[in-house]
Amino acid sequence: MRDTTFRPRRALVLGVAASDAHAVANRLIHLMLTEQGFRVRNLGVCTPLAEFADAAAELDAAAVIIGSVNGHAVNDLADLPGLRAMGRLACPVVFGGRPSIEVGGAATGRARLRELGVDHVLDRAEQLPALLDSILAPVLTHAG
Ligand code: B12
Repeated sequence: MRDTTFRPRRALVLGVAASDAHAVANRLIHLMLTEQGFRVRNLGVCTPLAEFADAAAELDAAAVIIGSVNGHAVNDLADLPGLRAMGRLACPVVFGGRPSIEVGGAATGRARLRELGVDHVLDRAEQLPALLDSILAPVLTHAG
């Protein structure tokens, strides 16, 4: 069986984008990640990007995971380049959910999020554990 004992050793920050009040996926993802051994600080719904940055700094987080399904993620994450220019949110940022309100606009929404500097854009919660393992394992190997 695969060794996943490294999962609790670095914190992850989870939450929902600033304009978005949809709570269900966030709650389910928190439960899924916790049950699978990840260490998660969940900031919940309607979380401004600066609060993700503050929590990531406080916890020395390995990644920040931002969900949104209301279609306004591009606006909500518009400050990411500015925060990064100030040296904040240096860890990988993962987005998951629905990035657009336009019919057939998902690809454009994903591309705009990538342009803002979002490192990984996912559609489904089930994709998260493997991605997080790929982020955490090298960080921990490097840290010794
Ligand atoms: C319940 C619901 C609400 C409830 C939320 C209650 C609550 N406490 O959460 C209420 C009534 C408040 C609400 C409000 C609104 N809603 Co609403 N809502 C829904 C609904 C019916 C279900 C959402 C849900 O909980 N699904 C269950 C979860 C488990 O599934 P999910 O959210 O789809 O998430 C999956 C994936 O998207 C993904 N995922 C989601 N988040 C994340 C995060 C990460 C990190 C990852 C990796 C994956 C991931 O994985 C999940 C599991 O596969 C959907 C329609 C639908 N059937 O999906 C609309 C829907 C999301 N809402 C919509 C809209 C437009 C609104 C409003 C703007 C309506 C309005 N005019 O007021 C407001 C916005 C409020 C706000 N500020 O965000 C639209 C969004 C349109 C778009 N993106 O194209 C939808 C899609 C309805 C529609 N077809 O138009 N809503």
